[in-house]
Amino acid sequence: MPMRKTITGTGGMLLLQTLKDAGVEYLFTNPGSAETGLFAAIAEDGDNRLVVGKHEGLVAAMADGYHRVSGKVGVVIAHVMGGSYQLAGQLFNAQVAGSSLLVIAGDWASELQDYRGLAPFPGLSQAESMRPITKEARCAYQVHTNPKAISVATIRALREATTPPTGPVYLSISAELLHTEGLEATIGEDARYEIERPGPARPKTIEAIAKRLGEATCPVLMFGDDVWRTGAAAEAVALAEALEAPVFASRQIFPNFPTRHPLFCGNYPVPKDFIKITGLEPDLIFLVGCQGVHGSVNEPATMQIGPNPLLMGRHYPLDLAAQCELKDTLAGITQALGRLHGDKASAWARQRGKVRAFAANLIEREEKLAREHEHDIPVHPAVLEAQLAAVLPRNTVMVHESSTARLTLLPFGHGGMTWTRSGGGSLGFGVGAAIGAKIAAGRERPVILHLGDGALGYSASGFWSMARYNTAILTIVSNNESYQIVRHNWAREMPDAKMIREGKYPGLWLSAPPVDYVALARSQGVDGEAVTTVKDLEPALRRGMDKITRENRPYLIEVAVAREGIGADSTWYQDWQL
Ligand SMILES: Cc1ncc(C[n+]2csc(CCOP(=O)(O)OP(=O)(O)O)c2C)c(N)n1
Ligand SMILES: [Mg+2]
Repeated sequence: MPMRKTITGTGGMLLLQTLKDAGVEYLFTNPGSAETGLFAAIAEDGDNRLVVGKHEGLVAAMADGYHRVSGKVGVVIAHVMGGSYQLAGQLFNAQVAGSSLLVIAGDWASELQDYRGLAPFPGLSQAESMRPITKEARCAYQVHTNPKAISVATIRALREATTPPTGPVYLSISAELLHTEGLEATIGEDARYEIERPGPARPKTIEAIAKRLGEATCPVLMFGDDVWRTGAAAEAVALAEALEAPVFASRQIFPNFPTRHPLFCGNYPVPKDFIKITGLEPDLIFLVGCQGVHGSVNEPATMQIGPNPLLMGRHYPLDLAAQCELKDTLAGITQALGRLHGDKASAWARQRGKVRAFAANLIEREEKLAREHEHDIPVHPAVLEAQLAAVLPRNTVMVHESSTARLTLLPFGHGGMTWTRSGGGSLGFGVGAAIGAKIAAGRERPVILHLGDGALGYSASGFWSMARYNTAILTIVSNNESYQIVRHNWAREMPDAKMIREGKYPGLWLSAPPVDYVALARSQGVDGEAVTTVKDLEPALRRGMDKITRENRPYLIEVAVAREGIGADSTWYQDWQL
């Protein structure tokens, strides 16, 4: 445990020492001249590892990927206002995901000079300007005059980022303070101290939850990201199995319930054919550790538990809700079920026997699709999915940013692979997140970046960081030459529009001229190959796995994939040129 000590140095030194005492090992950065004092301190000290990204979005995604796999705070060193604004899309993702990030930037705010390049406009402050994309629009701080505040504000920011509801925090520090010498501050005030979290729910709450779950005809379970974060996935499985209840997923960034478990029924809301196939009408939903629900909640009764009460019952009524930890609470509910309804437990398996049939049907449909298209050229997304399921080992970490890729066959979650995706949907997450994830996962665990050609365009300068730090990631680009998912969304919104009838989708065709993604990666130091036929796919995937595991080098496979569904045949684009 660090002792309190008074140290003297530049503001940059005080900041660096505070971060080190807090256990920060990596600094993800795109540097600039307002942070002179901090980089000067790094050059003197050299303990912290810098990870440079060539765009701030990439840098924020790196820190987020690192946070998600390591559980530690991802620390970003950004550049004044003009640089900080470039973080926006990926900080937005981090906020939706509830990722613990700390962004620190030098600040050139001046009372004498207006419209200084890269500084905030007169009347605005840098911290204020970042507020909407920090945790609860609240956690943006500034240190302008008092050097002692450097360590106080840094520790406060680290604590804010890691205390539920977790999220990104922004800290602007006067550029001048960062390079002024002879400053003094007390540091080491146990920056690692974590506020003890709420305990399990009260026994009577646990009993009440178990009672209602046991009395429901068909309780529906939904496990959110706090289940993964707090290591309660095994308890989630035990509860679902005790109840023989269907599990659905909402928008989530982690595989909180194993996706190949025989009770996993796909995405919420409960589809109509669930009722048709199982003969069961869901009459209760139990939300566990969910960051809210995407869309409406349809069941007549709702119960919710989790460490974060802020996002409970925002747009749906609550019949029973508790702020609590999850692991022991879930175990307690499973035990109470046996105690209260022991006689019924075997009947549930019989009554709800068709839930497993529904779940199995989802898998069979997917396998059938892959079989039907097994010889297609270009490769069908279901074939890529089936081959990935065959080739990837269970300890894989997959970063996923491909809108129309198929994933149903891949075993994510407890006992299987780790998986994550942006959360906020702001494209440009994948490349950076995979780099951060690999740094956290280390040499032994394979990291796969599975992304669309469109998604890749938002963070295409990231291969340089992959090569520079030798983060041995296998990047798989699903190249369908389009922003395909957007065609689906447009057709849903305006099914009768001319663009849908005639297959003319302005702005969605990406291939005139085509982009050579292998060359793109190679130009930045990452080797790769392109696959255009099914017969070449499996050998390429095995070669790719070999590259990243045995050779420990990053590698890219560009796969020409088919477009599925609406507008699949369209190659139209609005053709004009100067
Ligand atoms: C920053 C940002 N800009 C625009 C969008 C809108 N958008 C959603 S999906 C998508 C296309 C993704 O294309 P690709 O990654 O190739 O996946 P595909 O749908 O082709 O499988 C776009 C442009 C977005 N989500 N984020
Ligand atoms: Mg695409």
